[in-house]
Amino acid sequence: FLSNPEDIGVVAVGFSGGQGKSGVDAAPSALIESGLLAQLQNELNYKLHGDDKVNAYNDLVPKEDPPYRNMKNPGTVSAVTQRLSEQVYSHAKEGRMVLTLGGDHSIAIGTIAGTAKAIRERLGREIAVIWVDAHADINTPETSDSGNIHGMPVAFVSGLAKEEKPEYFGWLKSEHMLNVNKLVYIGLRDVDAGEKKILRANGIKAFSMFDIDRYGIGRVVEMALAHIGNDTPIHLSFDVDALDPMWAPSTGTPVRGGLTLREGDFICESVHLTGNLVAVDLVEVNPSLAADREAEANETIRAGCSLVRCALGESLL
Ligand code: HAR
Ligand code: MN
Ligand code: MN
Ligand code: MN
Repeated sequence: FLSNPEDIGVVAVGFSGGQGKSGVDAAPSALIESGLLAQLQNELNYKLHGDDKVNAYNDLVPKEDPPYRNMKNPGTVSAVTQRLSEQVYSHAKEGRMVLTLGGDHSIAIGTIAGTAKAIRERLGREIAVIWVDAHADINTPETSDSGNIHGMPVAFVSGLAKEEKPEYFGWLKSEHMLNVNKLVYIGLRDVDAGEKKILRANGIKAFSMFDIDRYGIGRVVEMALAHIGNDTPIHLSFDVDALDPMWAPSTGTPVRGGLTLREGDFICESVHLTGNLVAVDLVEVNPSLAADREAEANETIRAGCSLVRCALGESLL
């Protein structure tokens, strides 16, 4: 194991500033209230570190935060992800697997930066990232149509989007960075034209829903893990919108034609089985976005909990 098998650092990130819809900040408390952390502790026998109180980071929100290079809330997202990167770093540095409950996907700037730095220092290794999502989230500020930073985290954390100003992600240094040839996507089906160009130009490995239909989830995960290579520390960043809206309707940007819950769980189980998992993010659960509020929100929360428990080995015999 590349982290202590029994220790988990938990970071609950109640943050929605990477996109425009409120409610995604309520996900960590909803996941925790539904019993997720209690199960990890009592049924899976993990030792949890860090508090289960949700970070709101209100102290970091600047008085004014005008757009910069077309980004919305750039100062807020930069400050929050910088703080988050330090929280994740301090867990990972101790050899704990880090579980981050988001929040929108912009928070992956912080989680990946923190894991990458800690694993470099602790193991002298580069991390790999498995990004499970309907979206590639690799827009640069200039290619983004929306200006929402949750569509840009991969660009920042891989250095494809560059910025010097420390208050606008210039705090990201080489030790925080992810090498794009250690990145692999699963579940893509809504990728912007500019993002496709970036994926092609950089030879980034990506398995879309087409590949999953073509090869089946088993072979896709096998190929994804082969690309990363044996024995590489893995950061799993799971956007719940990778799942079909049938399983995860309560999310900001649902896209039909997605993974079944079972396929999502299988990805998580397979990553657990490698023994190389060092961090997991679960993001974009938004309990307030539901046509039939109670039922759909609960389904989405249940799905999110299932993914996390599978990544932590629950369903394996
Ligand atoms: N690609 C679009 C954009 O840049 C939509 C991104 C949606 N992102 C998420 N995270 N929900 O995956 O705005
Ligand atoms: Mn995403
Ligand atoms: Mn997404
Ligand atoms: Mn699972």
